[in-house]
Amino acid sequence: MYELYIGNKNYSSWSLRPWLLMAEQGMPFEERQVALRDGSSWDAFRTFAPNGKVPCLRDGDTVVWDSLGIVEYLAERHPGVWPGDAKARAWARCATAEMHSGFTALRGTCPMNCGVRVELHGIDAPLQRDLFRLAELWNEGLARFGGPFLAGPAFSAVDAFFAPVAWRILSYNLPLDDASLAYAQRLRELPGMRRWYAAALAETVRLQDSEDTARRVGSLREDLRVPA
Ligand SMILES: N[C@@H](CCC(=O)N[C@@H](CS)C(=O)NCC(=O)O)C(=O)O
Repeated sequence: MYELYIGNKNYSSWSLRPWLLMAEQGMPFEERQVALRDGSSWDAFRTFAPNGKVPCLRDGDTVVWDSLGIVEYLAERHPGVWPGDAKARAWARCATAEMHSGFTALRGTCPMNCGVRVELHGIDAPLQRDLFRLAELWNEGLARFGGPFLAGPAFSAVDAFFAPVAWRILSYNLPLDDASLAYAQRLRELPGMRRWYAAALAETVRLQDSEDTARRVGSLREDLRVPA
């Protein structure tokens, strides 16, 4: 049985990616949730992950870290992690890699914080560029491969990689075109996303950095989480 180490569901966007992939594709795993803390979680996380971060997958004595490393490990063992069609697969891998290494303005300005609703003070040029690129990429995938998922009819790793963006769009009311907003809504309606969200709202841990960012970049309109 796989063991998947993940962080707080309200905040840990990197954890959501492999968790959702495994949940949606019915891979059996035991969830090991560990709390992210303000400052560094290095000492605590080094007990199970060599890079001191979540997510981390353990399969017997094999340790697999980094969300993309985990996805590739699973792809060698389970069909359907990547699309079957070679053109769709190439596109899905590129889009996944772009998410893994890019969209830094979107990630920095709008960190995943599932339970809050924030009205941004404004959208600066770097964030504008990331939103433009996001919409371009999503529209391209949906049009080229026919939807309803990014690389075709089935949910695959590329959708899992963009799942945290679906929560960011909701939390920060990000302006996007109708097709992109509808895709984000589709992601949020997946059974795994609903389960993740319910658990996120029930968490009482607050990470000061993320909470401060939410209040710095905009006005906090609502906090749907149980009280801390
Ligand atoms: N590139 C890594 C990023 C992992 C990452 O930054 N995880 C965060 C939580 S979302 C973490 O463990 N932070 C703990 C720390 O930096 O102390 C991946 O894709 O898995």
